[in-house]
Amino acid sequence: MLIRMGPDIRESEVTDKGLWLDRRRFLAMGAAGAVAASAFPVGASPLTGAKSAYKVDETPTPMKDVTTYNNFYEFGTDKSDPAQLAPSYFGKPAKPWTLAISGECAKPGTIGLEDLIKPHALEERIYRMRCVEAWSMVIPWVGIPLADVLKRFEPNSKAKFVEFTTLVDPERFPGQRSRLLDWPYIEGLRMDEAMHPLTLLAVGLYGETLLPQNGAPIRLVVPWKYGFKGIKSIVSIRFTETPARSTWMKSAPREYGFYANVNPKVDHPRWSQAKERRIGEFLKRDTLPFNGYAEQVASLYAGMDLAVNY
Ligand SMILES: Nc1nc2c(c(=O)[nH]1)N[C@H]1C(S)=C(S)[C@@H](COP(=O)(O)O)O[C@H]1N2
Ligand SMILES: [Mo]
Repeated sequence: MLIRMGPDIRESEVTDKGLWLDRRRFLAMGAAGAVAASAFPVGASPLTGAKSAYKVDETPTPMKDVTTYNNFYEFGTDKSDPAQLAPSYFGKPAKPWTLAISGECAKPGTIGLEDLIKPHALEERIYRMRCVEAWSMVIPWVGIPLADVLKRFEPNSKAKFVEFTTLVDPERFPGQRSRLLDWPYIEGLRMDEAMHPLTLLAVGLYGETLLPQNGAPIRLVVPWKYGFKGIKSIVSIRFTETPARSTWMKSAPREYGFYANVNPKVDHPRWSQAKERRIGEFLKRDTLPFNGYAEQVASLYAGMDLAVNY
């Protein structure tokens, strides 16, 4: 068993005073907005989550690597582009951040980041992160379960999938000045994947708010799927009857599928998926089915041919 699934988070943990103070500080960030929305964070500020039982027993990748070796094509294609360009582009000037909730639900509308987060207790979860390029990290996220957020908008019986969209703003995302990808970046999940307890909306890592390079102010984390499913800087969540055509499916339909579950047996045309390089380690390690989360999620795909539904 690779992750410890302990008892539910206790009330005493979520009402811990330090956590409460930090949450208030986080919520105070948005005071400038006309709607209750947090500003684009220029630098990270403290953000604590209650320690969750959802944690792998592996050494977290140093924060330096997590925040400087990134894939975020809105800034450029080099791993160093996001960290190098974000400080001069993304943070200026500060602007409120809102999310549009739409589609098959009873309560669509626009909601400020603060209001989206406020009702939920922040958790710290230490997850593996596996990029389809065959490198991996272990990241201590701070976030809230996506399921709890989605339920508030009361998805109806036609809501079979959820689609997420990244902000389009070439002033802040210099990579969007060229057509590296078909902007906006779009990703999607099947409803049961979105509602799975492991699926997280992250607003921080290593006890601080997300830096732009990691998808500030809010991004998706689905630890059993390849990293590209973890869409950054989300401005829209839409409930749909049919699966989203994701950015990578549009860009290379033969290389990327909708599910993108980590699978050592199904190779990408350019990268074998049998092994991976954990950033900071010398020897390659074996890639685990569902990135080591098979016990928790394999049942979602019972009866599906995973070589076809990749
Ligand atoms: N909007 C957007 N989200 C994105 C990407 C991107 O280019 N644009 N890259 C994805 C890929 S390929 C990976 S591996 C992860 C990397 O997340 P990290 O840089 O925080 O480790 O972000 C994903 N989310
Ligand atoms: Mo990736």
